[in-house]
Formats: sequence, C-alpha cells, structure tokens
Amino acid sequence: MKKTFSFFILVFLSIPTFAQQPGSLKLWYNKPAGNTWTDALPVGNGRLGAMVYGNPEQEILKLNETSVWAGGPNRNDNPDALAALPEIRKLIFEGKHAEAQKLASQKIESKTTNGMMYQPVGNLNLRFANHDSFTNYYRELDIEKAVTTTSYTVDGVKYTRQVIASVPDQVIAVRLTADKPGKISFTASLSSPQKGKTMADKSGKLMFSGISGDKEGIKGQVAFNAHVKLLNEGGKIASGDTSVAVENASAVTLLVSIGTNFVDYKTLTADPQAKADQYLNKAVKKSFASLLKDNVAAYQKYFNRVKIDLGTSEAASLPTDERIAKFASGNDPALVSLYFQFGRYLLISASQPAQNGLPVGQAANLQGIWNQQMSPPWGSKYTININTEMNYWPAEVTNLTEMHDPLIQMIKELSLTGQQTAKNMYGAKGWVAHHNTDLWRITGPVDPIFYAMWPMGGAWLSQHVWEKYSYSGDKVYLKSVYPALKGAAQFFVDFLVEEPSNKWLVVVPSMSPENAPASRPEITIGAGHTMDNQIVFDIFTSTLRAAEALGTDQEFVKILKEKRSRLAPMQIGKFGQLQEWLQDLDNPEDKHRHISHLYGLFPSHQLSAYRTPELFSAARTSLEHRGDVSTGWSMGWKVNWWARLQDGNRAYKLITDQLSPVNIAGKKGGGGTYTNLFDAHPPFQIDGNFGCTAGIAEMLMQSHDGAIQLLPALPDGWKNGSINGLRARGGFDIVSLEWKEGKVSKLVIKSNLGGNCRLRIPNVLAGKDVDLKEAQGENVNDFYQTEEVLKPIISSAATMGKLPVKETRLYDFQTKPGRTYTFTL
Ligand code: FUC
Repeated sequence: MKKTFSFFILVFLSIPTFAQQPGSLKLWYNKPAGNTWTDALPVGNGRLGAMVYGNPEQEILKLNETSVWAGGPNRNDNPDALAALPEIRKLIFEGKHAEAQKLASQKIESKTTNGMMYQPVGNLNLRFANHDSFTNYYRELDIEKAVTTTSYTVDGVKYTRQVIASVPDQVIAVRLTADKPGKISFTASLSSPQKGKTMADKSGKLMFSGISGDKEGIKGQVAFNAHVKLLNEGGKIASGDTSVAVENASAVTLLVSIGTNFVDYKTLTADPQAKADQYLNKAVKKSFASLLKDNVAAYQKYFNRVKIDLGTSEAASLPTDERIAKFASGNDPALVSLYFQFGRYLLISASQPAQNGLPVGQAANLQGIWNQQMSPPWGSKYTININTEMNYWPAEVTNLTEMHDPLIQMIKELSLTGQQTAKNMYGAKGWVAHHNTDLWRITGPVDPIFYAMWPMGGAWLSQHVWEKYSYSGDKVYLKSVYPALKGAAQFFVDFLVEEPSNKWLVVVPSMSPENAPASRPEITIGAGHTMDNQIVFDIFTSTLRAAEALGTDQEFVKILKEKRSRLAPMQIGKFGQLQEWLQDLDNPEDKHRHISHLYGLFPSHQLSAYRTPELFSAARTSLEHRGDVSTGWSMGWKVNWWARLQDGNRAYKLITDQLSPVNIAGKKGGGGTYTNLFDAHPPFQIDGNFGCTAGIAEMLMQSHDGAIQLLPALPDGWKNGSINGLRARGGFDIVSLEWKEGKVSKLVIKSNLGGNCRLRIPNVLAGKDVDLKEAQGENVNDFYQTEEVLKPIISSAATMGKLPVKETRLYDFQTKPGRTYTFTL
C-alpha cells in the first residue's frame, strides 16, 4: 500500500520534468509496465522477440524464439473420413444435418492431435537493488528506429536502458548506461517456465538449455539454448551458479542469443548450443553503437518506404496510454498514423525474409512472435479461417512485400503436407488444409467438428501467393509458387459435387466459419456456403490466370473455367442481405464476429459498387445487421469492409471502436487496444493490429475493380493529409498522394511494369508529364482485368437499399516501365 502510494507521488512529481519531446513515431509512457505483459513493449527481429517491461528495480525481458513450439513433427489426418464421406454428403443433401454432423464428428474430427502450442523461451531478469525510488521516469518504443528506451533518476544519477532485436546480428542487445561513472550494479539471471537447466560460467555468461513442452501424446522435441553475455565497462563482474552480478560498472552491454535444433517442419537436427554461440561470438566483436546503427539501417530499409500524415493535434503530446483512453472523445488523427505505422513495425519485427545466410523466418502467428504462456490462447498458432490471412493484409499495400515471404513459405510447405490429407481423407488430388495449422504444418481437422469442418484454409491462404504476384508481376516468383496454387485449385476440381436442387457445384461438407443460423442451429456443417463458393471462385480464377501468365496448363485452364461457371452464385435474401448460407437463413439480429460471406467484398474483390451494385448493397445490409463492436480482429476486418463500401466516416468509427482501451471498468464486451497498442481480441491477438493497418491504407487508396482509386473512403476528420509509398497492383508505386479539403492535390506514381494506368479520383487532375484521358471500356492492363461473377439470385421479398456511391472521375494514361508521373490539381 505504502509502496503504491509513494510510486504515484513519484510518477506525479515526474510529469513536468520530461526532458525528451517524444516524436510522432514513438509510443511513450510515464510509468513502468509493472507486472502487466500488455504494458510491456515489443521488439523483434522476425526470429527473436522480447517484451521489455522497463521496471527500474526489476527489469524483465520476456523472450521468444519462433521455432520453440510444443511437440514435434506429426500429422493429424483422420483416414476414416474417406469411407464416411458419401454418407455425410447424402445426409446433408437430405436435410439431415444433425446426423451428418454426428457422423462427421466420429469420422472426420482428428483422433490424434489438434495443433501444438507456440511457447516461450523464458525471462531475462535484471535486479537493481534500491532502484524502487525513482524520479523522472520515461519509457518509449521508437518505431522509426526499432529501439526501446527507459530512463529514470535514482539518487541523482540518471540511468538509461536501451533494447534492440538485431536483424543483421541475430541477437537481442541491451545497453545500460548512467550519467555518472561506476554507478551500475545489478544481478542478471535467466528463468523459464520450460523444462531445462540454468547455468552461469566464469566469463559472465548466463545459459539456459531447455526442451519444449509435450502435447496430446507428442513429446516436446524442440531443444533450445539461450545464452546471455554480459560485457561490463568498468567495475567488476562475478558469476554465481545461476546468476551474474555486476558491480559499479559505468556501462554494460548484454547480448542475448538463442539457438534451437529446428531446421524445418520435419527436421530437428541442428545443434542449439552451437547456433546460440555462433551468433553470440560474432556479436561480441561489435560495440552496441554499431549493433544499433546496423539494425537501424536494416529496419529502415523497409520502414521508411511509407510515410503518413493525417494531421496532428494537442493530444499528440500526451503519453500513448492517455491518448488511447481519450481517442474516442477527442481529436487525435496522429494516433491513427501511429497505429498504422505500429502495424508496419510489428510486421517487420515478426516476419522476416531469408537473409545473410539465414533461411526465411516463420510466419507471424496469432501473437506475432510474442507469447509468455506455455499454453497460450488458441495455442498462439495459425488459425487460417481468418486470423493468419489478416496478419498479412498490410504486406503488399504498405510496401512490405519481403515480410510476406514467411507466409508464402508456409503455404509451400502446407501444399506438400496437405497432399496426403487430401488423398487420405477425401480421395482428392492437390492439397487441402482445414482451419488451423502450426509449426509442424498439420493440415487435418483441428478441434470439434463445429470448428474443424472447413476444408478451405489452403485455398484462402493460396490467394496470398497470387496477390504477391499481382503487385510485382514477377514471373520467376510466380513460376516458383505455381505448383502450390495449382494444387489448391486441383483439390476442388476433385472435391466439388453437384447439389441436387439447382445442380450447382458445391463444397460439402463444410461450414461458414464458426457460425450457424439461429433458426436451424443444426446447419453447422452443410453445402455450398457463400464464403466457400467465393473462395473456390477465387482459387480457380487466380490459378487459371497464373497458368495463362506462365503460358502453361491449357487443358487444366479449360477445366477450371468450366467448373467455375457451375458454382453456386451469390444470393440476396429476404432482408436484402447477402446470404451467408445456400438457404435464406440469415438473422438480422446475428452479431457473430465472423462475417465470412463478406470475404467477397474484402479481401477478395468480387463485389463492386460499379459492376455488381445489388450485391454491393446486400453486403452493406449484412454488415449493418452485424453491428460494429466486436472482437479486435472482427473490427479490423470491418474497417476494410467500410473502406470498400466507400464510407469513410463509418470506417473511422470502427477505428475508434478498435482504438478504445480494453481494460476500462464497465466496458461491455468487444475488443479494443491495450496500452502498448497491441490489439485485444481480448486477450491479445495481433491480427486486429494488422487488419486495421490494412484498413487505413484501403481508406486512402485501393487498386482493384479495374482501377487505382484514390481517397475512396476519406473520413470528414482527415480533410488534409498525405501518404507516400503505398503500392498498387500491377507494379504501380504511389510515390506520393497528397490531399487538401478532401481533394487529391498532388499525385506521383511510378510505373514499374508499364501498361495502362487507370485512375478513379474524386476531382480533376492535370498531368505534368502526360495527359489524363477519360477512360473508355475495360482497362486493358492485365492486372486490372475484372472477373464477372455469376449472376446473383435475388429474393422476391428483398427490398434493396439505395447505395451512396461516390461521384468519381475515371482516367487513363499510358506508362513506361521505370518512369514516374506527376499530377496536380
Ligand atoms: C477463431 C476466432 C476466434 C479467435 C480464434 C483464434 O476461432 O473465431 O475469435 O480469433 O480464431
């Protein structure tokens, strides 16, 4: 009690004395994280992660390494599925859904494993005796430089700590300094919830060697070593059995290196100790200043590609936690810019390409790379019925295509493991994955059948393979990923069956992720759900377009076209809504977080204000029915949907819902944002950060539906602003986009591939280098080909809402590869 009181006095006294003036790309606080993980600040280099608490007396770094997962190589197919499949389908077509579900739960649910967990390495603890009475406290995460800094004063000495997770040197580096010599004394130790052993050697090196946990009968097989080297400048260093003490140093650098035995999802033969030492022995040769400098350069290569300015206000000078608390009631556009850039920071920190002899990293999981629990929510694995895909929505548009590579690699690996699942469970060629996967690339069903019965995960993921190409036009890349794309399509060529009523080709058995109609709750698993139809439409389309671009597989293209024309069309139900199921069963009161049938609106581009106005309007009605406040990721998705629906103010309203504090008393349900800007499902789940980041980009620029559209969903509050460096499909860089009073005032576009550039803009612009011509007919640029969806069926009871479509101008200009074009008002 007494301690808390004096702590608040200290915090209070420290407020007016802030020396630093935090910049616009900083998260900052005037209090330590204490014991709260979601108050700590994340650093990461794609492979190593740390949550930094900034507690003066007891500093904690919670450590992660991306290959530390429970269990080991395993498969979870249920081979009984194959024999039961015809009966399950028959029961569904006879309307006996409850019986079908019962049989599926016996014959399709996994009898072995349901995915392993992502697990922590442990904690680096630094204990500073007598640092509990401090003044001038300040803590920040500078996302322009990827470094956390903590500073405070004890007994007239100013102490500063910095932490980075270095990409080029593959260590986490901690730098401790003081403004008077000989004042740094502390004890360092490693602790871990994992099975293992801690040691310290005479040279001032701490070591923990551990083994990951067991799950569902699979023994933990990831062996890992964490080594921490303490390098003191001045003073003394003394090692105990399990700790290292530093006395009266003037500065200290701690280097944290972690190695594991992981080689790939089926091979665990590396030497963890040798790996940890290899990184450490190289890093000790460098000063902290050069580690920092090299990491800033490696980080900024990506981060600096995009700059955003949505305006600023007085609120921008407040600590980040206060800004979040006040966001809904105040005016703080710069917090949206910070949140957008924080999403990019997180993606760079959690997902790195192959480099410096290191293989491509692991894809960002449900918590990116940051997890302190042995058994985290949903295993902190990969939920691929929305969450993993959402993690990568910002990758292309916010100019981080290299960060996409770990996901693309995971898809390639799933396309191999998933072949056996397709064959064993469904007698189909190609590959399949259900709604979850993990480090071991399992592709069978996970969890009870209500969640598990969804053979669409591989096909949805595969859209990322195509999307990456659609931004770069890189045919060498396309060729390397084509087998995965083709395999995902091949599965559905075999798996689709004709449903009896309309003779449409449908996916069966499947479900509309995690939802069931209230009036027919037994219809969990069924046939021809809207999202499935849309995903199959997309995987067939992208595969045939990839085949055409590569000049291959003409016969297969014919099959895809023929099957695609026989899919179930989208349907508009009696409330004017886009139907979620084959039957008109939607309930306008349903507030479920998954709105899977709007996949067609975003991330897909099957619905258009201009080409499919009825479907567009129906999607809007469905979204209105579901309401706004929901889990973090659901709100992140809604920002994108409202951006596609060209409603900037509603998209902004969803950002406001997302940027509301999650831990406030009396808050009813729904997600929000923790003080460290992490998204709250709740609990913490990183997808909402990424979803909202992509949504902010979508509000300002979209590239689909035949054109690059500028300011499609600008809210009233962002009248003036600029964004530089977004990417558009077809190899166009939006070098600069500036707007004044809601009008595009300056536009600079670089064309990397040449070809026709079609712009949809709210106002007239004049070209400096070329004339803009009014667009005629279809866009001839291949990357802007639009695919006609099947004609929708509209219920006779439906009254269709009138759509508020923005008035825009449509222009064309011819581009040459490598040239930049400027336009002004
Ligand atoms: C899906 C969602 C949950 C959660 C989990 C990780 O099952 O329905 O809301 O995000 O994934």
